[in-house]
Amino acid sequence: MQAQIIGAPIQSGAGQPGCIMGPDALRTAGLVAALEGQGVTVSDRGNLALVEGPKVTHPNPVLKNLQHTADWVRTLRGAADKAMEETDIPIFIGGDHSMAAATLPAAANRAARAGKPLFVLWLDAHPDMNTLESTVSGNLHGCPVAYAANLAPFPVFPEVPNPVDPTRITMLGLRSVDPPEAEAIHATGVDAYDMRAIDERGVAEPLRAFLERVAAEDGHLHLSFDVDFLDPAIAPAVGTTVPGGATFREAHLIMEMVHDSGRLTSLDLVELNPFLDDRGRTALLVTDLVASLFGRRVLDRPNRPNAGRLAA
Ligand code: B3U
Ligand code: MN
Ligand code: MN
Repeated sequence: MQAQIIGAPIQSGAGQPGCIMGPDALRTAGLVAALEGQGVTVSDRGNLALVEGPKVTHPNPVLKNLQHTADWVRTLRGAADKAMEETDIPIFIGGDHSMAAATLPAAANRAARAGKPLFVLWLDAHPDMNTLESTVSGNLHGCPVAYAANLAPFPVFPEVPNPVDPTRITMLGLRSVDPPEAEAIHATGVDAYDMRAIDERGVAEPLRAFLERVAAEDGHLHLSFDVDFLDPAIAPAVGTTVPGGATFREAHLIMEMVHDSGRLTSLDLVELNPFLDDRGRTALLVTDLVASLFGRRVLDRPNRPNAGRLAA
């Protein structure tokens, strides 16, 4: 299996600086070796350089760094569409979550070209479903899902030829949801599990049901992993820590189950802010989770449903 790594050092969508160092921290933590250790052939394309695009404006005065973030989204969208053509699994390392405004539409484009439905697994404390009108913070990393699913006009970003179907998005780990986002979740049928649902049901049951749907519809699967999905006690390197997040064991189990499904087609690793890290521990944890996502296991499970599917 081949993977490309695309570094997107974008931080203008977040409330504080630091994500610009995310891609290099993940490399320093051994991301390439973790993938190669699982038999993946890796091509690290380095970090993208920003290309300035057409001037954009919007009447909402709270929007922050609009031009710069719009330029990044356009730059990354071009690179993401290309990577989707070139490799089995593009891995987009960030960078703040406004990146998903490029990677989700690119994943949807590839799925549409293949004639397959796109499913999205969104691991995040936040649904990132604000619109350019509803955002209170003005931080554009709170908006990519609303844009990619075409829930509202986003005239500052490129057209979305293939909007993501909200009913094919599963969100795990939510614990900070703005009122308009809660409304959007219910109105659109996003399959959302907050931390209460995870406390009551665990991660395995909802995730298994989701992965069975992906398999039943022969879908593509984009995983968008926001570091703030994890509990800040184990992953301090994020700008917007929210207590009560996923544990080490829940996160590894999710990675192992996604691997066993054999369905993963693209990946975002976002919101790592190395400036806030504690001796690299968050970058190392994310790298370790990637090893599980690409097949590392403690003991083999010969009866797992799609054993060997990717290797075949
Ligand atoms: N929903 C809030 C908070 C937030 C979203 N994403 C992050 N924080 N990381 C907002 O700013 O839109
Ligand atoms: Mn996010
Ligand atoms: Mn988040």
